[in-house]
Amino acid sequence: VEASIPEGQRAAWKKFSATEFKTKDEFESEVVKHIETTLARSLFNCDEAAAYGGVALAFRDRLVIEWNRTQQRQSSADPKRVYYLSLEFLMGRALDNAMLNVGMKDVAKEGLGELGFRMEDVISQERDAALGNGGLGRLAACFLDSLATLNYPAWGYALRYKYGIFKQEIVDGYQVEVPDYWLDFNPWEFPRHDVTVDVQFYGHVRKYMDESGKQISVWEDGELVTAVAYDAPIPGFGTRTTNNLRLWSSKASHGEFDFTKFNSGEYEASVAEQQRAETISAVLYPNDSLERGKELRLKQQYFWCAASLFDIVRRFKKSRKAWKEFPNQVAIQLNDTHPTLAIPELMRILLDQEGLEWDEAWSIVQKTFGYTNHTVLPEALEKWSVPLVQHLLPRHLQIIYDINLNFMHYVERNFPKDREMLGRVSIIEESTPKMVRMAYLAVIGSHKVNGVAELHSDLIKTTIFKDFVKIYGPDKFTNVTNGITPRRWLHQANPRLSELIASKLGGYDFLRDLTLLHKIEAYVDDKEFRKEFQEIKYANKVRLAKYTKEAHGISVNPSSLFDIQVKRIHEYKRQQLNIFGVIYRYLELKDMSPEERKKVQPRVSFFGGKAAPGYWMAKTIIHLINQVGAVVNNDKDIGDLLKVVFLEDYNVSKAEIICPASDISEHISTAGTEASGTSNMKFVLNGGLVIGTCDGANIEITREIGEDNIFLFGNLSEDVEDLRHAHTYSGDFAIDPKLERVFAVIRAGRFGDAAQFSALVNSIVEHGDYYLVSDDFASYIDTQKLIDAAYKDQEAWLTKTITSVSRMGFFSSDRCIDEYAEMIWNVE
Ligand code: GPU
Repeated sequence: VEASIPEGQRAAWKKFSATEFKTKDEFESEVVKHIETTLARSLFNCDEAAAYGGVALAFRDRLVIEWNRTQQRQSSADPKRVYYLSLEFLMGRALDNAMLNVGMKDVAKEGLGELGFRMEDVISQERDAALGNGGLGRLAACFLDSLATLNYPAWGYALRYKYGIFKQEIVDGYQVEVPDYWLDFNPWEFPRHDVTVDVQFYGHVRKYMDESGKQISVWEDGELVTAVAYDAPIPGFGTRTTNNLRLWSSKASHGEFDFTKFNSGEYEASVAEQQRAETISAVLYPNDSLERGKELRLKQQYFWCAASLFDIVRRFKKSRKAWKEFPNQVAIQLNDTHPTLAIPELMRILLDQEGLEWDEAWSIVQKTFGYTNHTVLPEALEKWSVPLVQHLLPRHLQIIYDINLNFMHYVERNFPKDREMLGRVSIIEESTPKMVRMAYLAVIGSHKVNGVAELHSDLIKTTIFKDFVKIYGPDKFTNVTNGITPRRWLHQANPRLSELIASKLGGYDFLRDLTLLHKIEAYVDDKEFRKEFQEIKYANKVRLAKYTKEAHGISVNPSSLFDIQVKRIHEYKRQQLNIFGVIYRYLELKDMSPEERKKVQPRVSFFGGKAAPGYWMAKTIIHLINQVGAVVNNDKDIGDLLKVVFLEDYNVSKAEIICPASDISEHISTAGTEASGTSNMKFVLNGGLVIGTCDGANIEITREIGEDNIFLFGNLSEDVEDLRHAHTYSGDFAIDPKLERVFAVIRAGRFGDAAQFSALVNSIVEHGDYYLVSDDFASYIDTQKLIDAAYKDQEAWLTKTITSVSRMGFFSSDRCIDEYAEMIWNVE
């Protein structure tokens, strides 16, 4: 709806236009006004939660002003826009980020002090926006920060889940899932009840010929669900650009409930329909790198794609440009295959609603989309059963079949002698039931496909997309190595380190150009600098130790070596390798004399991460970690020499405390399985070293920081296939003797009823050790010993960490976004 103020009244309007607070007094006045009016609290009734509300609303006003200006600028310039379609945006907290990005945190801190509150306490009142599972969702959040900071006109599109990722509680050593109802008080979102889209499901397709003999398809009947937009402002750092994250919420298409049904006495039916509609955006699926083929998930995907595409097309149509201009105005990036239905949906709009011919429509579609792949794991590659797609989206299935037919003809023409190729690359898998292979549809419908680290991008070309490289040539496939935003992951998480760096570089420019970090390498021998750097690390460890005590009642000594593995729990990420290593360390300590123990480097092993609720093996790993902790932490022989901590409910805001506090972090996936990893980057950027396998971005981190500054171990990805084959088919696969010793004590019940862990042990001993835990165990243990020895030389260790930080410039998400913009989106 366009409704501008008439020219004659604009002067009055502009006179009273909202302005941003500029001073401490103005800030305080805003906070008090919001607390007293918006929140209806008073001087006598203002706790930290209310103070948070007041500060958040004051900053929200600032964001909204810039946001409106940005949208006005973009509307009039009408540049090519980037649309990032992601089912997950793991944003974390917004307030601290907003304060740092608009640059008024110091003013606010002082003002808040005068009003009687401490900034840290107020910040920690905010609940995380946890609309994601792990790395994929956090990457999308970092990308939004970089897009705004670099002034790209960009939109994020996702679903407004009522429940984000579950909250994890540990009860008797087991994971228990508790719902995360995060919307109670969320000042960062704006409902746009005037921005709605009706999305159709089910029904059938009627075909007929029009007068000119053209085939017309009409998708009829079925059921409508309304998508309502909720917008969240995304401020850039040190720029006025404030972009938009648009989240769709579902509701029944006829409003609250159906009055016709209600009046005719079908009260329950009308409410039931409303509930069914709302279910679509009710909950984030908690699976990470795993697909389960549930109808509701497919409904979510289509609902979100249809609403987003409608919105994008509506915006394009305002410019009244010809359809062939669409790819010059619109770049859509598919974050994994979850939004792949956007491809047939855009085809449907162009063919059925806009009346374009197939070839023209298809050429627009291919130029518009780019697809990012995040895994080669077969269990994570999405497939939907043909009968399900037929039932839910009958017109889309026809379009997918037509896309496939054209593609099959193309392959036939180009590879006439390779009959088997057709079956291998078909979008439709000839299984029972038949399945739609979403990754193939995404490849065929996009002009570029990228992996997320060099090794990963190479692997997709030789494994899952090998045939497509033959068909389209290698140029369709490219790499964009992941990155992280230095605003949140350095400046916000580690303000003292950021300040130290700024003091040497003469300001905070490095937060916009992270490659400037290389200049701190000049201070690697500077006594003062080294001392401060080391003190900051220690203070960050004290902060984590304090948190550990408060949250878990476990005392840890901050002078110990802090060894941290935090990420989703997954067999391929091999938390089991880590905990078996911890057990081995414990057994060695037990064997030692008191004299020998005195020489040992004390260590705390921290773990954190959620397991998908239905992933039994992952839950068993969590249980084992907790059981080992219960034994080790209470063993009088051991004391501070070894502690094991499972940090409950790992999330973005906890990561901000955890990442700056490591001496060593673990990134130890079976080679070839972790597409990139991004926490590896966060830990090194904050002055921690890494123990890792030659996998994902570890390889590029090594290249950047130097192989003397990282502890690599284990088999290489090119050897994995042969090793797996040998496990199954050669008779002499023997478990590593050190690991065997660990299994013996588990079997003996040292960590509780052995039966609970038998499947975990047997996956290695009896079922082929798919993740190569035994193959890598000795090398893992040896490398941990090297780390103990290296840590004894604190000066050499410090040199490694400072050098590493100074060489991490490449891993900024700003660099990634510029690469996407240049190679894939063609936007300025
Ligand atoms: N990733 Br597929 C997820 O977090 N969830 C998924 O469903 C899939 C991939 C991760 C990769 O495991 C990780 O290696 C990568 O760094 C991250 O995506 C971002 O690309």
